[in-house]
Amino acid sequence: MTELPAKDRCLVMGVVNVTPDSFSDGGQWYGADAAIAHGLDLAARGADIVDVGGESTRPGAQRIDEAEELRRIGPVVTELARAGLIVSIDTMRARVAGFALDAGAQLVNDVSGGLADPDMPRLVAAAGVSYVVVHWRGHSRDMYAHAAYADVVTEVRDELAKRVDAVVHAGVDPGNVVVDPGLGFGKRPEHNWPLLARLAELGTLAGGTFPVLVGASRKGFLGKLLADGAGNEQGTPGTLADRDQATVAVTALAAAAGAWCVRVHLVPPNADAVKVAAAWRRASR
Ligand code: PMM
Repeated sequence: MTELPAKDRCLVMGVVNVTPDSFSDGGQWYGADAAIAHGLDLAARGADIVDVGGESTRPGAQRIDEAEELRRIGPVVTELARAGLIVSIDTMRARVAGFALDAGAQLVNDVSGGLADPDMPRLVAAAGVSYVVVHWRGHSRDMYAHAAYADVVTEVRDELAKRVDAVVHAGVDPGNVVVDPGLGFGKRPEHNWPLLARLAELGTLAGGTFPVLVGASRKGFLGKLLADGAGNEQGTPGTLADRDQATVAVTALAAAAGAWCVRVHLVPPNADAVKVAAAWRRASR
């Protein structure tokens, strides 16, 4: 079993999207060399983990085929792991995860929580690595078709609990499971806020307590919040990087509420925010 870094604070996962069209930093780090340099830079600036993904999950995105996903992530995972970084592979495909684990990745981040590829939980179980189980109701091309909730926190908890049961049944060590509310995945802005505000409840489910990962960075619900009142009906104030300050605010609040890790695009201010939250938590004990 691989040990993830244990710190007295919330961890920071830096995002390396090797995609031409990612939701929040589309195309910026698309080539392998640029992505590798970016991953090394994120680690040098304080990322505890780097999360490498080759498939965009932005709303409306179409899937790419497995060969293309492997072509994108292959050299990036290999080089970052070789450089000694803790690498997470962001994929819904067991074969892509398998390649990345063989290349030295230490964590599987599956935004479908094992639903997209039935082989994934068994593969993760056999590898004995940590597994981020994200709440998900369907692929990105029509994710908002599933964005209907009577009580979003209860439903997300219940559905996550079922997924945790399923992956544990497939052999994953419960001690290796991390849960994630999947902000923005089949969720509208009004669904994301209660999940954040009641974060502490999300990790206690399926008869256990699990670390919680939060992926709010640069997401549309932050853009909408900032645009409201700015007279911008598109919900997109300026560039996606203009959402970084709001992301840092979420990081501080989530870390103070006990989040295990935050997945972010801009590392330095978020690395500061988790230190602030850790000092806050220590002082309040
Ligand atoms: N969001 C995205 C991609 N991967 N992984 C986890 N665990 N949680 C998330 O919320 C999450 C993720 C989509 O965001 P991006 O396109 O900005 O990377």
